[in-house]
Amino acid sequence: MIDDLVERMRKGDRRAVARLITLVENDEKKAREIIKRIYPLTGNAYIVGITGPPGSGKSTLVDKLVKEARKEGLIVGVIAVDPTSPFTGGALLGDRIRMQDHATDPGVFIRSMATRGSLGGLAKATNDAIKILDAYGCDIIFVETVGVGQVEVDIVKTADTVVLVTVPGLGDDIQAIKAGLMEIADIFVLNKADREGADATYFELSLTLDLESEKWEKLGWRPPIVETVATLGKGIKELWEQIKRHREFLEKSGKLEEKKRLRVEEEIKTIVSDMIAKKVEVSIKAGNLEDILEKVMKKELDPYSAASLIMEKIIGGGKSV
Ligand SMILES: Nc1nc2c(ncn2[C@@H]2O[C@H](COP(=O)(O)OP(=O)(O)OP(=O)(O)O)[C@@H](O)[C@H]2O)c(=O)[nH]1
Ligand SMILES: [Mg+2]
Repeated sequence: MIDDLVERMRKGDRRAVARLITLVENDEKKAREIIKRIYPLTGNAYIVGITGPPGSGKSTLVDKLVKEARKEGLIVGVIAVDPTSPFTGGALLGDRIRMQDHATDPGVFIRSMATRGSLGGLAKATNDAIKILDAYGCDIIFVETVGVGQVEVDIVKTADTVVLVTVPGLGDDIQAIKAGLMEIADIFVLNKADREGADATYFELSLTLDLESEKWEKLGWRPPIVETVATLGKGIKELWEQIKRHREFLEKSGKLEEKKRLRVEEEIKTIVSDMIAKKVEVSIKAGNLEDILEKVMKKELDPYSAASLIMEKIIGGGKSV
């Protein structure tokens, strides 16, 4: 079945793409099989992460960016990640409605992803969905996430260029930026620049960036701040140019390769950790470690030594696992 779906995807069947993404969302075993099958086809897509607080205008921005990309004839993918919504498929998400313009464009593939079970699972599923869209033939993939927690940060880390959206007058927002998101943003967008307080926020943001001047110098890239009014399409051209400029910077400096390598490393490490965690879980459930637990309970063994023993049993390939 998977072979058939992949074959159909390669011929441009969008329903097959949607089906493959649903499979990686819901079935871990199939996800493995699918990724194994399509991995050789990936590597073409450029990934742009768009993050920021709820309602800051991310979807509106993405919608306009998609138009810019389409003008250049690029095949575009959009993944809207909603960590708060229990709905999958995104039929109920406003994002869909805002993107209706593109619904009939065969050069645009839009998908919403929502939490099913663990948030960690969402990050993994999103990662897999990106690979599927890449294999499908997308040149550029926009990944929209609400920038609130660690999961979003994890998701956004899979992007080549990270765009952080903020809006005027969000004092706390600037704090959040200072607190961590600053680390991952390549481009800042001050959206809703038609609103009162835009100048003050712009000023505050530049000051915050100035504090890190040395870092930018070393890096060779100072995140620009682009003011936009997404609803009116204002500033979108500049934003699109900055995204392309950042891509060029990454490519020319060799940092894109570096990023990709780090990402693969990170991905493999996560998978290995997950596998080990699962094995530990299974072993403990199977009762093989019961005697060790008992010894710890009786204070004959301390938890560290117990953990070492368990590690030996599991990784050392002992008969018990
Ligand atoms: N005044 C003004 N309103 C805007 C601008 N950009 C977006 N909006 C409006 O802000 C609201 C939220 O926009 P969205 O694009 O859905 O924001 P979002 O960040 O995707 O929202 P979530 O996905 O729910 O986090 C909508 O009503 C938009 O029309 C802007 O530049 N100026
Ligand atoms: Mg949105």
